[in-house]
Amino acid sequence: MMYQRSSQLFAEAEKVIPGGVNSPVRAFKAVGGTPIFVKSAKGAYLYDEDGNKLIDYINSWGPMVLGHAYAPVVEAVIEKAKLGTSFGMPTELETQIAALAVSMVPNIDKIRFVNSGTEACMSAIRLARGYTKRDKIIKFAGCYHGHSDSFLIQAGSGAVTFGSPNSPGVTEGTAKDTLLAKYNDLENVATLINANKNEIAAIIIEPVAGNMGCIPPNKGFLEGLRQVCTENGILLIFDEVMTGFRLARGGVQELFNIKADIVTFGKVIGGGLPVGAFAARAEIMNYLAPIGPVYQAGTLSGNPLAMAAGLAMLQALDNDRAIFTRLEEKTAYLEAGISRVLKANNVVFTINRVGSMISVHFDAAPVTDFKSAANGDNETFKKFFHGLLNEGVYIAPSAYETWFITDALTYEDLDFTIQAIDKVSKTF
Ligand code: KE4
Repeated sequence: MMYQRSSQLFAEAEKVIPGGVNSPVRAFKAVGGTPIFVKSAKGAYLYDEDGNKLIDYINSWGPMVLGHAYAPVVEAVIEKAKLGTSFGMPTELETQIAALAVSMVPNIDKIRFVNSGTEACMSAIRLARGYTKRDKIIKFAGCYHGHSDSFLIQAGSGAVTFGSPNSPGVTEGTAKDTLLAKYNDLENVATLINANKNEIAAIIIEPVAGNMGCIPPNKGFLEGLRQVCTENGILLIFDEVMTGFRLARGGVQELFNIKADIVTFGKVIGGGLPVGAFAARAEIMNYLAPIGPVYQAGTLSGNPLAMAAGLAMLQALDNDRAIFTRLEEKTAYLEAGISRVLKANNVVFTINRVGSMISVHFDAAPVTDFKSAANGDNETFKKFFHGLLNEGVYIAPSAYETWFITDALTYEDLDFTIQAIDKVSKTF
């Protein structure tokens, strides 16, 4: 594959955009090489600026669950744009998508729309703190909830002390209210709760993790979190920015039959336009301004174009429940194919999958948390990434990301991908 045009465009971008990108993961720092500049996309395929066609397994980090340029979404946005793009005033459309989301997702009565997953998660913990009148939160190492200060935290000095910033610009004052737990480790969570009695407002978690590769919750883990939260007056926040409307019509709450207190959304809910959201039962959501004391706002929140895209996407998912079955079947087929060819080529690997979220780790040991995810052989991953790119298959440019399968993929695409992995893994 040639990337001459992408290289030229990257050099120009670097002059006026920090790192040449508007989000760091796009810069290929984890895998090396020049980021690919995309010209257009349709269905399961990306078309880059050098004329290469790529099968897309990232799909804008999740939103394109029905494929790029999905016609009902495109048509809805075009029609809506002709009527004005933003008013800063309520519209019926917002009520329509809110009512549909509430009908699809268990245990929520009301939903507030924002413009990104970061905003949704940031607002959710502020709401939890306001509702419980407590300051601290627990998050899990390796889980990502966007880039607001309270989440950019690494392990603190001791097992049960507060966290410390993992980015300049995040203050110790902020970090002291974030406790860091180990994913899939209920005992560790209990230790943190006991060491901070009646001080913890919320536990926020990716109920199926996607930012350490894909990491499923161990059997009983989410149920255990639900129990300790109920027992200690702590709100359980499911960050479903990745999993919402992807792993099931009602997300992980439906998939695993677990009740969260607050749920956050992004990605799919916007159909590819900037939408985030957070939702809960009415007694919690009514704490939000203008009817409650917890302030949260946004000029473009509920924006007509974004709402039109999101409504068209949710309607499609609500009307054709077979989509979720197809996503499961296609991803299971891909998993079996990858496993078959990597085993045949004597590659050391493990595959994690929940529904249409899947990741390949070059390590024999099970990947169940951030520490084990970090044990993967990154040099092999780099060969894997670039080898597949050269074959026309685009996977995440980082071993710490999950792949997002789209229903637009055909079984021919999946077979092509499996054959490409067979060819590339023979060179390891
Ligand atoms: P955004 O602010 O990027 O819309 O959402 C933040 C977020 C919140 N919660 C979860 C579980 C997420 O995965 C994300 C964002 N995901 C990353 C992919 N790992 C977005 C890609 C990027 O940062 O460019």
